Amino acid sequence: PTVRIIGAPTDYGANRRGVDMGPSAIRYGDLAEAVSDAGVDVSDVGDLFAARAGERAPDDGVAQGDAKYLSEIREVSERLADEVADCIEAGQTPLTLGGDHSIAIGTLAGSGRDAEIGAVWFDAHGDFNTPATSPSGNVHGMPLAAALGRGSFDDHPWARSAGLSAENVALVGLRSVDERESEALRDSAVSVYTMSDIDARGLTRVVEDALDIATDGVEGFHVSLDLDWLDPSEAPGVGTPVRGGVSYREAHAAMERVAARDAADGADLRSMELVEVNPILDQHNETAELATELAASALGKRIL
Ligand code: DIR
Ligand code: MN
Ligand code: MN
Ligand code: MN
Repeated sequence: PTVRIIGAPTDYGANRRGVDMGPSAIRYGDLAEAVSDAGVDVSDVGDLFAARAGERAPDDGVAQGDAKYLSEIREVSERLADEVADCIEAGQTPLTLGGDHSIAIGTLAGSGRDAEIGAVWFDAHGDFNTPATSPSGNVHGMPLAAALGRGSFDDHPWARSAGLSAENVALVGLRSVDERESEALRDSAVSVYTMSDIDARGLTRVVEDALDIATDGVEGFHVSLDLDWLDPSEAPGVGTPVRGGVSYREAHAAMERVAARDAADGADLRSMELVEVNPILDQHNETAELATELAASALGKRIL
């Protein structure tokens, strides 16, 4: 298999600047080498163009009340969706580097353009807000709702992932969910595994269940890895850290389950993204290096 790295250097969706440097930080953390060590061929198409947030007003052309930078996010999402769809069409696996989590709108739109897909969402947060439920207006708290066309995102077909249905979405590791977001999650057909589920049942069982959901009756599955999924002691370089996340070892174990599922009969790993790495908030590029290692595990790297 060949992995194609696509940088999406945005910070439109986050409440703190600097996450647009994520693609550089992750490449500097030797991503290409780590992925090659996993026995996978790798190419890198560089970064997509994204205007600097500082040059735009947050509500420039925004149709929705409370989704900041939505028109900029649309521009990048459409470019990214095309890039991801082209990559898959060419028989390669796109690995998108964020950027804040709003880039998942583009990855999912591209990945689900010509096939039914599932998704496993590793995150401290639900990312299931809509402009109407969001307390922040930050789109990085909304990409999953956008991809599923929930709420006013129904008026934004560009954000929709055609092949993704809620029944094939599993969120893993949640520990910070807004009140109305929590209601929305409970009302929807997505499956949610909180940190409490991981405490009670263990990481491996929870991730296997999540993968069962994401691979059921679909052609491929998407993996979205928000680095704030990990405990901030392991991944300090993120904009919205939340205590009580998974450990270094649990994160690798989860990515190894992803690789095993890809290798098994059934749905394949179709696309992946690494998001929310913010080197400005980091120490010695630790979080980007961790992202690099986790990508290698997901793509098949083994200890022996
Ligand atoms: C919060 C934070 N739920 C929001 N979301 C984050 O603004 O919607 N997602 N940080 O990754
Ligand atoms: Mn997220
Ligand atoms: Mn998060
Ligand atoms: Mn397979």
